[in-house]
Amino acid sequence: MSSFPTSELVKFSDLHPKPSNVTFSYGTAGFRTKASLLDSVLFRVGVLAALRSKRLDGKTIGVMVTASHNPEADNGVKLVDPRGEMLENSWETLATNLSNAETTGDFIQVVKNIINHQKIDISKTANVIIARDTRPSGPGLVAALEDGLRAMGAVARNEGVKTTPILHYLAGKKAPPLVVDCANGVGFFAAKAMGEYVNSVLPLIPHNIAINALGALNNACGADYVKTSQRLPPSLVSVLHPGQRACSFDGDADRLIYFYLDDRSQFHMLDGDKIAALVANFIAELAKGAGLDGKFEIGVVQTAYANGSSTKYLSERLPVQCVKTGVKNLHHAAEGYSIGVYFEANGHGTVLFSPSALSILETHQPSTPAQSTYLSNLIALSDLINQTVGDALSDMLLVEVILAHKGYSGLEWDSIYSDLPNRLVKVVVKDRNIFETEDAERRLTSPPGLQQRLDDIIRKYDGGRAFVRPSGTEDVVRVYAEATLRPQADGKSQTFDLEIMFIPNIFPELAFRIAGLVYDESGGDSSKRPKEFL
Ligand code: NG1
Ligand code: ZN
Repeated sequence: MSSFPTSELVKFSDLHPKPSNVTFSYGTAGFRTKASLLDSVLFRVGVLAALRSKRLDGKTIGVMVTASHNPEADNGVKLVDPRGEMLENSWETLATNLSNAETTGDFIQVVKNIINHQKIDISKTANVIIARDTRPSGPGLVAALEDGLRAMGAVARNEGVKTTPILHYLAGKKAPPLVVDCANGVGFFAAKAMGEYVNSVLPLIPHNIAINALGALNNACGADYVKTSQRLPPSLVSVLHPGQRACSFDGDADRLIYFYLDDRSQFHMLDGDKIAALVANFIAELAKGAGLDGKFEIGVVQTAYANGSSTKYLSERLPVQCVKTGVKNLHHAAEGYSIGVYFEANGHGTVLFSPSALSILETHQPSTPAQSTYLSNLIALSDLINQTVGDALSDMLLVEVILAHKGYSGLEWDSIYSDLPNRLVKVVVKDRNIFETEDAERRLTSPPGLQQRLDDIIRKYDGGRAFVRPSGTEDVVRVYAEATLRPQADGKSQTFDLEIMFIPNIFPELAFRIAGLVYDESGGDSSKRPKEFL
């Protein structure tokens, strides 16, 4: 909003005339009186909340519609300052003056006076969060409040029915800053542009932003580096402090991997599987809360690269499908559900809402105020998510929204389940086309007999799972292996066991043994057999 919105204010103010012969007063707990008298007050409080937010550089102002312990026929409204505190004293007088302006003309004049005296920059974006209690007059009064916010062009977030302390908490809530590793790529432009909108509630700190430096793209940074090496990008070592969340995009910003350091500065990765678990759980929770249990099917689609712990965790709760590597396969399978959550372990994924699910969301009649809040949150999620394709920026917002709603830090999110130690290895072979697979790429059908020999090795590892497939994007064969901590029936030294125990997320042995076998089978020159595979 760049100039004073006279015509909007006049139009909306005329819809909410002040009753004559009433004098309002912003008391210790805001305005409070018979609900039937409050329509104009709520409209004007909407305008005042927007002015207060603009005065504070767009910080979020809370508005609570309640008359607390008073009789049900009363209602009221109070403003909450950005840190969750009561409105500053001097503004209580402004609120009283504004509410008592007799005509629309008087009201506009008081608004102008406030802008002048408080030196308010009208061009700033106002952010306001609103909630109400269960009083029957609440919805009508919130509608009047929203008219005031609309007239001022404020960005309003309606939290529905909430307790007063929750509204104070929400108004005071600001997500801790998020470090964003842009992989020295195009994601930086997007993160920068998005920061302008979200920094007031979610401060973004972009790193690895050298988009013009030759050789920098995806070099020792970005989602693929973090996922494959299971390490913090070296460039972030002196940036990230314990407990802080960070995420990495890949070079074209369609993959997203999160990570954090614990209080011993140990690195923990939250990959596409963890994102899928967080998102699928949250959506299921919202659907249940909205009274939509059984109305539609929420499913998860993964590939063979999904960590076994994630598959176990998710399939105990929701239908889970495993498909061949490649986004097109995941996307297609996700379309088979009412709400399909799909993520590759490497952080590429999204959520699809089928047309019928969307129409159920649109037409569903919640039977309680709480159901109505769950429903509107679910509808908001369907808007937030980029359903055309996995999108690091949109997925990042999705994750942040869920963490904020649940009050989770990286640690709490991480503890949904524990990853099995795993390793992905590339094997350069003479001809990768001799490798053919079945069962969503989890078993080899060619070269003949190789799968049998792999099984003989895998069987020796507790919780062992491994598979081999030719890459579709590089001239290599990929080997993935995971297992629980201790190798079984294996002659390896105690030192190796200890190493595994101290670095629990690195489990190279099974992967390397299989890689060695794959290398031998593909007719590789034994003198070039990589040392680690021996
Ligand atoms: P290939 O090279 O077929 O493994 C890789 C990724 C896929 C997918 C595509 C497209 C792994 C193991 N594989 O495919 O998941 O993202 O690239 O980018 O991450
Ligand atoms: Zn990409």
